[in-house]
Amino acid sequence: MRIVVLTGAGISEESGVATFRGAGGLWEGHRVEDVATPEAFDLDPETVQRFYDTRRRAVATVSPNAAHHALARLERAPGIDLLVVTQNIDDLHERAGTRQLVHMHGELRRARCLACGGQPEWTGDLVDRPPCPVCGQRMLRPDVVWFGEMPYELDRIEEAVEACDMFASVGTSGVVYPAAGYAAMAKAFGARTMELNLVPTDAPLPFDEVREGPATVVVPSWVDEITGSSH
Ligand code: BV8
Repeated sequence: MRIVVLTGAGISEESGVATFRGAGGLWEGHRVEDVATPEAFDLDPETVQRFYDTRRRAVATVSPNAAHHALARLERAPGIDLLVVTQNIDDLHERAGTRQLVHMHGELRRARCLACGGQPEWTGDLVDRPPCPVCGQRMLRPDVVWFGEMPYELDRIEEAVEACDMFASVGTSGVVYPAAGYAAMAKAFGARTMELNLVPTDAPLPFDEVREGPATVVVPSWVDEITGSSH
């Protein structure tokens, strides 16, 4: 069975990573246009770098949860061809063991050099303008996709979405595009579509099935069902 799972901030919430919308969300403390756009970076690079430095440090202090681990188990299950497409910039999927993974909005643990285009692994801060390990220039930015910028690996994602037998959306509010359009695309190509979310979204297109509840509960039970195993 070919499965595509799209994840959002909700899958990392129980690990202690803030979501965007909703109480205590990232957008509560910051206006999107002040921290997650190329214009904001040109205008005030320090504020933007601090925003991502803070998130990079925070993610280093948390661990993957049962939902991340369940998806890593699903990837290893016989007869399953899984691609996880995440909007998240944390590295919890990788740390849980997921390998077939696309970070369509980039990664906190990578920097991008505006001088040489290099994308070095990065674990420290960027606010103090460290030199690029590739070209030595001090032009590093977080390797994340900001609003108005092209997400990563769109062709690979669309190919998998068009070919999948099952599409599941986990912990995402379905507000940001092109990610929010993939459920409709999967359905249009004949896939069964599912939503797993704490609070079902009023998505424009009804999912074939909705599993309501915390990701650490609904994702493992869904995976057990598919793999016929109980872990
Ligand atoms: C682009 C990285 C050109 C940085 C992010 C079509 C229509 C309208 C607008 C557009 C459109 N096409 C493009 C746009 C513009 C824009 C857009 O979509 N704007 C929106 C606001 C209307 N899109 C873009 O700019 C994109 N680029 O379009 O380029 C192009 C042209 C052609 C083809 C392709 C491209 C780039 C967007 C990427 C921006 N970068 N992140 C950073 O992280 O700081 S977006 C960021 O916000 C996240 O990555 C994610 O995508 C989004 C947040 O959404 P969620 O992850 O879902 O989080 P949220 O808090 O909203 O919801 C949490 C959910 O979890 C809730 O449903 C909640 O119920 C649930 N939950 C909570 N706790 C739990 C839980 N579920 C289970 N268990 C729990 N415990």
